[in-house]
Amino acid sequence: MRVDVVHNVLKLNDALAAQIRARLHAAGIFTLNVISAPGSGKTTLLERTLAHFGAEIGQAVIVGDLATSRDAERLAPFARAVQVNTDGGCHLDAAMVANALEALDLTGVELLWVENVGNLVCPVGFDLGHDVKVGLLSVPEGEDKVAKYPRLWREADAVLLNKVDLLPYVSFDRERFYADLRAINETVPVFEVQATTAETLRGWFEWVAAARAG
Ligand SMILES: Nc1nc2c(ncn2[C@@H]2O[C@H](COP(=O)(O)OP(=O)(O)OP(=O)(O)O)[C@@H](O)[C@H]2O)c(=O)[nH]1
Ligand SMILES: [Mg+2]
Repeated sequence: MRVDVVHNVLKLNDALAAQIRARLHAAGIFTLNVISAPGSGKTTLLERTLAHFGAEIGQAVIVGDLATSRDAERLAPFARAVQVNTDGGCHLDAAMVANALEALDLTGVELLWVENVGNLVCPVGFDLGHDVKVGLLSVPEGEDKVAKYPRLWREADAVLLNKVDLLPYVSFDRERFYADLRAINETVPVFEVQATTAETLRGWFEWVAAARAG
């Protein structure tokens, strides 16, 4: 019985996500869903990334958190930003994104970013109408998070390994990270970055531009 209920919730979510995707594609908007554990650097990455593309490309961002509008406030200087508070929910769903889109002026927007709620598990199963899923792991979390939480890394279209500046200070096994990741996903591009520093993000920026161009 419970399985049926969960299945129906996901079916409803997927139907709405398909509508969102169709609407965004009709408007020429490319959408990226950024997923990681709390504190691994999603907002920091988006600050630099929105700033990088801002001069040439219209952008908007939807930010999910349980509470506060702090991340939307951090991103508002760079793009139109809407904060979604999930009130305890551990992920965004398509209905929340549909509501957030009502609050966003999409005129001129070509890139839509979604910063999901900090969580390595729940956000992965929910289609939001995005085009690509980006998984972020920061080195202090430990390389074992790839093998222990495999679904995100299996489904990710790009993986960022963040906070590489901390590699000398934490016991992160880089070889094992790559071995575990390649066992799950042979082809996903990986970018080793320090999200606080735009110079390390060049490969990531190129990937975003290429993904958007299709
Ligand atoms: N040393 C170092 N710190 C970083 C890096 N990227 C982000 N941080 C720091 O990590 C902390 C958390 O970064 P956020 O960008 O807020 O992380 P988040 O994933 O958005 O967090 P939630 O939205 O709460 O899930 C902040 O203090 C950042 O300055 C990095 O590359 N190196
Ligand atoms: Mg954040």
